[in-house]
Amino acid sequence: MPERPVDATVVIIPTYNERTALAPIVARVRRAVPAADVLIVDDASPDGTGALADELAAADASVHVLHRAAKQGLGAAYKHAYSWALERGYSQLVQLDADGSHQPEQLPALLAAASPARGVEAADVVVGSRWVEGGAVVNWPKRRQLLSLWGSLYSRWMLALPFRDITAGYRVFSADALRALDLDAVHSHGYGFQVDMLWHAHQAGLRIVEVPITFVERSEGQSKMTGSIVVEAMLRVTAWGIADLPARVRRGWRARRPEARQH
Ligand SMILES: Nc1nc2c(ncn2[C@@H]2O[C@H](COP(=O)(O)OP(=O)(O)OP(=O)(O)O)[C@@H](O)[C@H]2O)c(=O)[nH]1
Ligand SMILES: [Mg+2]
Repeated sequence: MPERPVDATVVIIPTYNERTALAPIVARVRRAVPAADVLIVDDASPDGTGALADELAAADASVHVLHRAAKQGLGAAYKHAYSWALERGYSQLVQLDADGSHQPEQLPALLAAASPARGVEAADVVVGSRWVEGGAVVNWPKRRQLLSLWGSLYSRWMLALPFRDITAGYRVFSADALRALDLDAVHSHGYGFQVDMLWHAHQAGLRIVEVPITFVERSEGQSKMTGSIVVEAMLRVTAWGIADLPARVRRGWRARRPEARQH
């Protein structure tokens, strides 16, 4: 395993047809957290995002690219990226969308919650949250806001997850947290992947903290959100919730609150 500083961080950016957004977002990440590396995970984007990613990597030794053969969904891309990063000894793995929705300038706050400070234990998983106090959404039509809120509320209720933003994709995982999870048991692709990961992390007893973010809807490029991604997530959450019912009754019905933590 290569020698890396104990807090070596890699920011994973999955891409599918993000040619316009890619260079600006990578530049913003490099400015906001200069010590962090970047890993672009491209699923053979027809618009040439992969070739652009190679150019960015050739110009900056801190930028890396993982080329995948075909579009297989966000979940598969992230799992591939996690293995890549764990094999290379990174200790913090960040998930960040290419489309500018997750502002790299807010990453230091997420990373601070992932580090021990003032006698407070570090979180194993930090979720950049739109729906905690201080969180916000910019440029989202009411319909999308309601869909996101409803998705989180439904998952929270079905799975007894004591978190506000359960579909959020802006996250930091410690390498140890990822090693503690059985990633082969995480099968979902779209939004369901984010819910699946959080549920597994919660069930594994990991320390999960939400930090407020301002989520900015993409202004360019094309959304990959489809009705089938929403339906996949909803059906899976419903099935997990039903399968978990007996255990939930044994545990007590109410969502278990995480320890109160301040950062
Ligand atoms: N590698 C890879 N990246 C993907 C895939 N699907 C989406 N992405 C990337 O994942 C990130 C989130 O996708 P978006 O299209 O923004 O989806 P979203 O944020 O749920 O939807 P919008 O709110 O409409 O933007 C972006 O950086 C996409 O380029 C995929 O199949 N493979
Ligand atoms: Mg987006």
